[in-house]
Amino acid sequence: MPKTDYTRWRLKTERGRQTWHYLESDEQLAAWPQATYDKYHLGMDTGLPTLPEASNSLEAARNGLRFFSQLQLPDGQWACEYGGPMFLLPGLIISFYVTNTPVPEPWKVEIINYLTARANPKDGGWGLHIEGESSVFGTALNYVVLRLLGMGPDHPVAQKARNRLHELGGALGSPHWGKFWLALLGCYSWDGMNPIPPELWCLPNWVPFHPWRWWVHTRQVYLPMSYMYSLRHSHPKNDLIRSLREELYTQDYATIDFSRHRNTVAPADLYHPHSPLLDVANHVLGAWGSYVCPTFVQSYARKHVYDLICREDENTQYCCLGPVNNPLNFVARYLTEGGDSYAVQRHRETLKEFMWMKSEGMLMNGTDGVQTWDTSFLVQAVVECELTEEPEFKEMLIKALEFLEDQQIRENCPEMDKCYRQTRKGAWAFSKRTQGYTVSDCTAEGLKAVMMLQFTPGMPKLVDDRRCMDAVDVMLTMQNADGGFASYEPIRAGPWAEHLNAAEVFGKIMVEYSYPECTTAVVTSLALFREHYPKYRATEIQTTIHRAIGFIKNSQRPDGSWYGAWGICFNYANMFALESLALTGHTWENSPVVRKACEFIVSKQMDDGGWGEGYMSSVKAEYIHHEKSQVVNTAWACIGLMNAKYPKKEEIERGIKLLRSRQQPNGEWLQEAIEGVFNKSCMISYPNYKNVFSIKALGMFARQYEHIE
Ligand code: LAN
Repeated sequence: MPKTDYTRWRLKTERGRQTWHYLESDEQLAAWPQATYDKYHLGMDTGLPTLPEASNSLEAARNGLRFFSQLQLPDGQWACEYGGPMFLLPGLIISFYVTNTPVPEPWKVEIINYLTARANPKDGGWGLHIEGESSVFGTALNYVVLRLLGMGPDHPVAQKARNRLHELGGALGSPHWGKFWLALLGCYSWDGMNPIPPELWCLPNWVPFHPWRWWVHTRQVYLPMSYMYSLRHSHPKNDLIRSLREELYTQDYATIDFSRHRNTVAPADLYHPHSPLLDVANHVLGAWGSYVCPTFVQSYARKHVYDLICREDENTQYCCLGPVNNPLNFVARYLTEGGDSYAVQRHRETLKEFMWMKSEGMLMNGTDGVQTWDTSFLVQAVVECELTEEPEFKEMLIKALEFLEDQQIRENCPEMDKCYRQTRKGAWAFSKRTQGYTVSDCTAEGLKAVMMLQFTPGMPKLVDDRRCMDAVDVMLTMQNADGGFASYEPIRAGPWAEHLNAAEVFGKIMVEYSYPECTTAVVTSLALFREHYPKYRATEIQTTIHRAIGFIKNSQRPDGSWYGAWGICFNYANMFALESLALTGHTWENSPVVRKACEFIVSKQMDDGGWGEGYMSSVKAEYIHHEKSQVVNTAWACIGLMNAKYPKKEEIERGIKLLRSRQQPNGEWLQEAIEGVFNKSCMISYPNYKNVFSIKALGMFARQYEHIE
């Protein structure tokens, strides 16, 4: 029986793995353990009761926690939607298409629903992310998705989107990655692609621009791309492909001279224009590929790259680093090994874990989940409220601890040097252990949460001392020369490498940078560790912290703020930086750095007492107000000021009042604008933040100012 009743599909998350289940019978539906959770994310009335009205901040925090604890999944974590980027799903759908992988019927219905709901209401196109203006990348690729999923070209949604695409100049103006997917599908010519030669991977490791030095996401995307670029494989023509070829462009497909469009990028898409160095490199590499490179070198390079692709698959249990390289590796494995190979089957499974159902339909998440990250923050919020010992939350916290224990990575990658991997034994990943990528701040926040819980009376000790030390060992391998910490690895090449950024739509993707957010997470984690384990690597920890604080001070901007790379934007980074500084005794009273930061924060407070920062802050790297104050920004700003021991209580109190006024009678906060960002230009949702950070801010306020026993 076709599983077409899409209201019967349920997402189940166990041990951090998300899988889809089709519930045939009403009994199964009724017995589904996640009823409340699914309903919440499907935007239905959760049926959760109205809570007693809070008469102070602590009670408000407690109400928030009561609500949030209902969303905990049976395995102890708070998976949630992680949408935002609009360029990910097309990769998945095109990869399914070119590998003859059927898309389940309910997916087709729900994906079409989602894209319809998210099309720009005015012009019908899609942007780089859900709040962005329509672009060629977003519109051309999501148009292709609709068509591959069965929408006819005359459907009003398709028609409107196509008109918008043509107004933007058609698919010729796609950025590099868009051109790549279209070429693979057979809707763009490989002649119109700037080169992605696999031979780069055969350079000796000391070469300063060797791909092993690139930011891990960038190199893991270009790796399978280079493999397929060298194969120049395109999906065989059929009626749909022929039709798409005509629909996507403003002129006849046959008349297009693709080789002249390698550098054509629509103005709506261009964030990071090519540098002259990249243009020269593209010419040289193009000539190299066409005339110079001997075939034996080419086939050697292809083999080497394929080996790295296989290692990435195995090291991540086929989940891959992220949502772009998973479908790319999938296609690479399919083209090489055929549709029945083990690897191909595994990719078919793991790709499903990126899918998410919500009220608007089905979308693709930015990772295979937010499990570890959000769980760590929730634990810390409870600690901040000093509610860890309340019987009401004990079971929830034990489950969270069990989850975090289970998610710590226990082994390094086999032959990690050969695949250029960072130490990972002892680390936590962003999503889950099986994905297996160390992230500096995920390790730090994970360790903090574990220690905070384990040292609470009455809590079990699940992660032993050695494993806590392993986490510290990982962090100590990651400090950069400037004292800061980057995301996945220490910096491996200088910022000059950004001249080779070919993605056009993103900024700062070529190499790692030190981030105040990651640095703070590590510093606070090390400091907490030191309290409990004063003897372990004490001198190194001391110097690491000292140098890291130096980085925090040095990275403050002249106006007193810090630029946030992973949340929007200055409010996010300010909160972290002030936490680092507070740790070493820098507060408003004694530190000019902190004073300046507080002045900056307070100068951005809005009339209603809240803070609201628009996503253009991240794009433009200057503070841009949102038209409305935002719960998440307000929580971050208040936490920052409280960390700084800012003396004017009234200003913090106005922010706290705003948080309380937005809290719903059942304890939750409603979704507002998008919260997160990556690569400066692409926004990403963190729907748990509105609950978690509000709870944390209320708890801190209660402890600092309300003195309730
Ligand atoms: C993430 C999500 C989490 C984020 C934090 C932990 C918040 C940060 O402090 C460090 C960097 C990290 C781990 C991060 C890096 C980039 C990611 C993986 C993402 C923003 C989620 C999606 C994004 C990924 C790059 C999306 C695919 C796009 C490409 C350009 C390859």
